[in-house]
Amino acid sequence: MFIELSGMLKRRTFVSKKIAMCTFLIVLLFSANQVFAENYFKDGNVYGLGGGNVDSIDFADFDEDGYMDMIVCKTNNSVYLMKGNSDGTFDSSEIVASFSGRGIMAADFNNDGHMDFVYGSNAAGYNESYGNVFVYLGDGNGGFTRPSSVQGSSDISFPKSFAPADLNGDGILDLAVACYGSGSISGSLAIFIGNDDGLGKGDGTFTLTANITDDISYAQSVETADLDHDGDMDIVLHQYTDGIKIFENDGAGTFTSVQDVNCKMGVEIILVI
Ligand SMILES: [Ca+2]
Ligand SMILES: [Ca+2]
Ligand SMILES: [Ca+2]
Ligand SMILES: [Ca+2]
Repeated sequence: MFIELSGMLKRRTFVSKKIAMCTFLIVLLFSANQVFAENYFKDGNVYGLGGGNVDSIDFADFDEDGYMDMIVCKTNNSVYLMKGNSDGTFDSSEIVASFSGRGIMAADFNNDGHMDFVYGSNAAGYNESYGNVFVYLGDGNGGFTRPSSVQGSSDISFPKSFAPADLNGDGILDLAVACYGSGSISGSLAIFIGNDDGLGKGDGTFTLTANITDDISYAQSVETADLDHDGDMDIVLHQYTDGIKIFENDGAGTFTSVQDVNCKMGVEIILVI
């Protein structure tokens, strides 16, 4: 099954650059307002989700029935779960989070074997001027626990893309977050370090340890990889209009901008090392 965001603006552009002995592939996706599932090149199924735009999707088997489910983040209201069927179709959607979002990513953040998800929002009900990072913990049956607290800051705005990785080498999943910015708040690269549950594993909460704003505007997408082969995860940040920035990790989760790459605007980075 091949699945992608689709609509009138569907387009892919591939750009290759050689950076620090690594070649990575940048895939730029233009989003639209529907989710379109194309099954083995047959006619696709269009799943309407009401008004507003789909900003981001991700996949995981949230109910652990062996079929991939889809989590859909919309900019104007909610996050939807669409459970996958054996034939590649999806059940009708159910709302699992009630705040508008700008980016979504599935991962097991608290190491209990059940897939969770994180999404970013400048959500009413918390603080609209804050960039809020919501982590919803999965129960393995397709249900989620709404976070009792939210990681956010008035220094970040519209957290839009997430890259889960162990950035400081302690074995616990952390988050690199591309923040788009709005108004007087600059776009940024935010670093959220995963908190220890006391047993050496992540507990599903995070602490904002850095918010890098220098020369960053409209951060749109982020990915991690060990680009210089020194054993730690580095960061590639894509900006909507100002190209790509490469950040080198010192091994302890502190990042320094080391290179800028010019490229055309797009939505998402996918690294192929
Ligand atoms: Ca499933
Ligand atoms: Ca989990
Ligand atoms: Ca870590
Ligand atoms: Ca590295």
